[in-house]
Amino acid sequence: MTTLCYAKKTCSIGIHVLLEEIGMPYDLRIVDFSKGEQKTPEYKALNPKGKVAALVREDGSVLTEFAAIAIWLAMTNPDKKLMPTDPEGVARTIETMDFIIGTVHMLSWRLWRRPEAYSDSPAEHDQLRTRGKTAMLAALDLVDEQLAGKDYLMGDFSIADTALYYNEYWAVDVAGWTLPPNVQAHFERMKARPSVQSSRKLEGVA
Ligand SMILES: N[C@@H](CCC(=O)N[C@@H](CS)C(=O)NCC(=O)O)C(=O)O
Repeated sequence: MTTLCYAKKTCSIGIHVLLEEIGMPYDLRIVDFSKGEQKTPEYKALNPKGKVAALVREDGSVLTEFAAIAIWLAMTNPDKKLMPTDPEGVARTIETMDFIIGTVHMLSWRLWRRPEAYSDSPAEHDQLRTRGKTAMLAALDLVDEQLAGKDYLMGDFSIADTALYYNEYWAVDVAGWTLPPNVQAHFERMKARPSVQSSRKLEGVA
């Protein structure tokens, strides 16, 4: 069966939401970061990057990187209409996800969440965290503009919304920040979806 290697409070929650949206049978393999399980030889044999999300598919092959997993799930479940299929729509979906994963998550959130990855000097960590927060909220302001007049990033619900959701979850439920208005409305819309409710139950948040 398809298995999602998952860790709490990580980007893998977005893939969990997608699997719930699809409604396909899947297993969850919890990778406990508090025990460093992502760096064990056993896990690295499965994903040498030592990261989640990783999707172990029916044939045993492993797919990593959020965007790749999301696009593969959307394309292999076309009836679920999880992304546009016209060239412009495909390109815009990838453009949006690349910005959310590359800039909102990797360049901004990670700086706030993991300042020790950028400086060995604890004295610098507060400044790095401040930079990360400022960068993330500035990036979300651009997402806010993209959401103006729309319920979802691509118009209809798509894989890009699940990428945005995990960042919203981090900003609000983990960090306690205030989102820009359209992003906040999107977050509320996401929380009304049964797939996100399953994810929030697993995360232990209301
Ligand atoms: N670019 C990767 C990012 C994956 C990533 O950074 N995952 C984090 C959790 S959000 C992780 O597994 N970190 C492992 C660690 O911090 O040791 C993707 O899109 O999937």
